[in-house]
Amino acid sequence: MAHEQVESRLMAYGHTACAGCGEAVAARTVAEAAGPDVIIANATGCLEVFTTRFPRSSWQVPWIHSLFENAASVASGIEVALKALGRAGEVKVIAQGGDGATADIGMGAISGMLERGHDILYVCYDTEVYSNTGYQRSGLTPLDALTTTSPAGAMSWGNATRKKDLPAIFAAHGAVYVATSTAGFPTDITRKVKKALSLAGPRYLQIHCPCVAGWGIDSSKGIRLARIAVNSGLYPIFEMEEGVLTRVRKIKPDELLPVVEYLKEQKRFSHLFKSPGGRDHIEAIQLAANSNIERYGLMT
Ligand SMILES: Cc1ncc(C[n+]2csc(CCOP(=O)(O)OP(=O)(O)O)c2C)c(N)n1
Repeated sequence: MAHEQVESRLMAYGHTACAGCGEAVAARTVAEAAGPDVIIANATGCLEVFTTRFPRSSWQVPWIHSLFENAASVASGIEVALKALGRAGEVKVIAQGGDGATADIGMGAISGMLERGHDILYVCYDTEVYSNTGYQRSGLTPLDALTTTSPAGAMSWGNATRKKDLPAIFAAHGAVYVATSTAGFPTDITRKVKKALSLAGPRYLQIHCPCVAGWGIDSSKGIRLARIAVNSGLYPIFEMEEGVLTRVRKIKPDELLPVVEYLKEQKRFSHLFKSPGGRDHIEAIQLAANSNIERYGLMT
């Protein structure tokens, strides 16, 4: 019985993710939503490492790992090969990686994939840090977050830059579908993967994934914090089709929370609460959340 249950998971139990890993929740949800008729190309990163500890693999679907930077290129080759074999409609192709793979080192390869118009869904598991190699900052690390390459101290408030707006950048490439989602609401992931895979052409899904060690949180708190990120406006959840915003996850007035509820639980932001100057930084983060609420119409 237990064996049958494991077999029914397309990303099986028994992997080596940390307890409370949001990326594991999200990736399992993506795999289940995609179903068995899929080929996955995976960038180097935590997800690749924790699901494929030699000689085992969690993957119950065809899955390939090549390099940190080229999941989108590998997926492009697979998609073209399926077309050449006359099997294009039979099998879906997914490329996936972390925020470092997506926003930084693999961005050129993704740009090419989008530009050429491949029939691929690219999924970014956004832990907001290079989780696998010891929590270095990425282009999706939020403002003021402490990472090992953006330390906080007398001369620094942590990461000095805002998150790169990848959904807008990829929509501008002409991606037919661009969406954000969160490990905090797995049913939202399921709906978006199914919708994305029902469309043809290049598609992009970015999923906010709590990283227990990278964010400095208790392993029981990740999912709750991911929901607060949404309900404070810090991580807007939306869909764009053909470059046009078509749907957002609304924040109900009684669910709206100040960003401080999100920040105060995480060691990566703890320096903001230790000196009086931190108040201005928290205020700036609140203003960024307010501007997301306005930009995406999260409360109207
Ligand atoms: C060309 C190259 N540079 C650096 C590395 C080392 N490396 C492996 S995984 C990784 C970080 C991955 O971070 P991210 O893409 O955010 O995924 P996560 O681990 O957070 O899921 C790095 C820097 C590598 N494998 N290849």
